[in-house]
Amino acid sequence: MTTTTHNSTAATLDLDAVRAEFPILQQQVHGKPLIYLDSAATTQKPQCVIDAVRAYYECDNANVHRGVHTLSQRATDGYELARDKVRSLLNAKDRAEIVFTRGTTEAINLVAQAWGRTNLREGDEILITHMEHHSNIVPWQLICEQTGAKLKVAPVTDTGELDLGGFKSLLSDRTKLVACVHVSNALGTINPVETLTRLAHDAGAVMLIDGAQATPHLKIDVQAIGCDFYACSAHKMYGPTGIGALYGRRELLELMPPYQGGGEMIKSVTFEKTIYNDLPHKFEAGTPNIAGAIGFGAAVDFLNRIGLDRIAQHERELLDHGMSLLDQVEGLTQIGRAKEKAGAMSFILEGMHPYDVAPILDYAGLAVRDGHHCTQPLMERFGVTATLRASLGVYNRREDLDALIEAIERARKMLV
Ligand code: C6P
Repeated sequence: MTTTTHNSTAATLDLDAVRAEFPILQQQVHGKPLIYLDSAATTQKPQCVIDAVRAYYECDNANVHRGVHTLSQRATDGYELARDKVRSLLNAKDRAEIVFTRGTTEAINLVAQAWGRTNLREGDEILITHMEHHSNIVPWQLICEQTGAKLKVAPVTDTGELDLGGFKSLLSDRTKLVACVHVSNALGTINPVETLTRLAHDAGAVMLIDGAQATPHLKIDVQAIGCDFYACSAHKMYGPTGIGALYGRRELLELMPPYQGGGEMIKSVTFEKTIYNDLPHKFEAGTPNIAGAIGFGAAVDFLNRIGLDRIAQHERELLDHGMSLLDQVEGLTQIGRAKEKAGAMSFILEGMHPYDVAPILDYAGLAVRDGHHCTQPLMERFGVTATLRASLGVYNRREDLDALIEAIERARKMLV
């Protein structure tokens, strides 16, 4: 087992400088330095994001799109600038194609309801995969109940990859929408979203991608992927909680009715008739999360400054190191061994329940998630109720993973 602390990406990524940007990482937990390996649940926030949110509340706080006074204009400018930054990060063609939502969950529910209610009827099918997060299962079950459409599920192989043959065999002219995760939160699998989009389009279906776990790790280009919808959450991208984005192809968004009614999403209202606002405001009813959007913009600046290519390379090396260390632990089985992986390592330990191991790891200062990771059907597919999951962010070091292995070995001595 190698426990070297050498960081081979040091030439390209100044890890100490990156870590110094995250005040939360400087603390101790149970008297031990915090080692945060739960970035798939939520990433920590760099000072620039914290400062942007604070500066907004200290200097510019006002409602957006509602007043001509200086503060309102500043708030509106900050909010709309953040939209431009997200557009650029995802490489959407048009800023009108970026709708701010509460996060990935709300983005998917928006499509399920606004697109689904007008486009689905009895006999239609929605195709998802066996590795979806509950956020990309339940909204489709709800719309199926409302419209009589049917949910189909593409299988996953024993290594945690999508079974492409199975996926293709479930596509037909009845398939109206395909919804697929880009990077699995429980397995780390990177799905071939360009290929899946092409197959979906060839079958005449619309393609939605759940990008919650992809946007922190990979450079995303929605035009190159060719998808119709792409959802993400700022809090998994070093930004604040309670804000995210839906990319939607303009032609589709134009035809969709609003998701919610209220202020901001209208051009004019009478008791007889309401004229809806232009895109993207048609889908942003009510006062939005202005501070969150501004923090999201700062997080996009952070990702661009560090560079997604460098982040991906650093995390790939950490993943290889972590997986090879985990492989050497007696009685440990890794779940999810896809060739293309990012961000997460899931595993179980013989004779030890994840719920019992996680507190022991916490006592060693290690934040690791245990549970079903909101992917209960996937857990069932692998015959488990829960796993332990170590997930990576740009601030992680090889020694974080070395410490994880040491703590697992200690847990084994205590529990077995
Ligand atoms: N996964 C995890 O620990 P929200 O809550 O809307 O920001 O994201 C939901 C979501 C959707 N899709 C995927 C692939 C996700 O991983 C998540 C959130 C967290 O894995 C919390 S369960």
